Amino acid sequence: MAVKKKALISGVTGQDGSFLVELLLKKGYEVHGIIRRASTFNTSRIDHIFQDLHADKKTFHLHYGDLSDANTIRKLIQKIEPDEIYNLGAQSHVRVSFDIPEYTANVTGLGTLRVLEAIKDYGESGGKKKIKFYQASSSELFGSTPPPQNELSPFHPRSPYACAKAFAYYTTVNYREAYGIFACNGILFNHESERRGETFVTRKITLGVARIAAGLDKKLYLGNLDARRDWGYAPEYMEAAWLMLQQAKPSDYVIGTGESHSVKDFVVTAFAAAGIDNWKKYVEFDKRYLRPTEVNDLVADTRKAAKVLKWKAKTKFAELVKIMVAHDLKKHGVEKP
Ligand code: NAP
Ligand code: F7E
Repeated sequence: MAVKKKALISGVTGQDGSFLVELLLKKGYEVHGIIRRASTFNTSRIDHIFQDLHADKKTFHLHYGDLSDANTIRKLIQKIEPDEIYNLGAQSHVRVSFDIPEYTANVTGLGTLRVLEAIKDYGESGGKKKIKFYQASSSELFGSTPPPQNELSPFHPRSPYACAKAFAYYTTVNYREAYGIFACNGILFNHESERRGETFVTRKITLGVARIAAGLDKKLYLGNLDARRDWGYAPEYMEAAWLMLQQAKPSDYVIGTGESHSVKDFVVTAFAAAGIDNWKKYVEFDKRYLRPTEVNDLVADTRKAAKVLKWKAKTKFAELVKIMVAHDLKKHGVEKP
């Protein structure tokens, strides 16, 4: 019988981590995830995959750790000896990164360096596996560079989050070139789902619409409605991440749908999907959601991913909004219109 491949995921409790675990288990991997100790349960996105601690042939394992703790990361890599590491862990909220820039740089930037150093040391101390590494890079790297953006477009980060991701991106490239590590950057444009964190704009809108439909709220407070994003469906993006590590050579890839829509488009489409007319009656501006520097327009040019990975986004904007609204209406006990 073939030996199972082992994967180690940081950020396993996040939106993407939860979809990646499902994907890798389906592909027959043994999956290990790093979770942070919290005073309340933080595993709601992966509870449905949880396997009893005492079960025979367990294929999904959780380990305590933190990207700010190099010692534990190193020990986990040496103990597990994974074939593939997916570094999805991050302080991932752009607006919040302006409030906690140093913490964001530590986890989102230096966290990547800590994982790569541990992989390097594992190899140099005689480790048997040639560990492959995936870095969750972001379209936020492009910042104010006009769309469409591809692998050759210049970076112009516009937030502490994006600056931290730029450090992580270049560290990944440097460890590939300097030490021959199979390391890839997936430069993923915004991807959303019914599991999206509730303070990111898409989920905030679909939850707000559902609460209004259920009679729980009267208003939805938002910031800049003019920003444009290339929004895709998260599970498909994890397939792209996996594909990057299955190629003969490591490289960096832009992943997105190739279409952009404004926050206002999202609002209009979400209210319509819930059967509510006149969205203007419910949406109020609140300046606290503005950012000191904004990213205005992101559109992915995914020709490289299409050619090399044979990957293409399947779920487009209108379908994505429908999936998220339907989920949140159901969550609030509202019948679909
Ligand atoms: P998410 O839902 O915010 O999940 C982030 C994950 O990182 C969570 O599991 C979180 O743990 C974990 N984490 C936070 N701080 C940590 C620390 N100090 N040590 C270890 N783990 C830590 O983010 P996502 O949307 O799934 O995104 C996954 C990755 O892709 C992130 O790196 C993000 O920056 C990047 N990215 C996302 C998008 C997107 O549109 N979703 C696009 C491009 C790139 P808790 O659950 O305990 O908080
Ligand atoms: O904002 C505007 C806001 O927070 C999108 C992260 O996953 O994708 C995400 O970063 C846009 C911005 O995502 C509100 O100003 C208006 O222009 O949903 P967001 P993001 O900043 O694009 C990238 C690719 C990542 O890598 C990140 O990790 O929406 N906006 N009103 C608002 N945004 C929020 N959050 N809340 C509002 O009320």
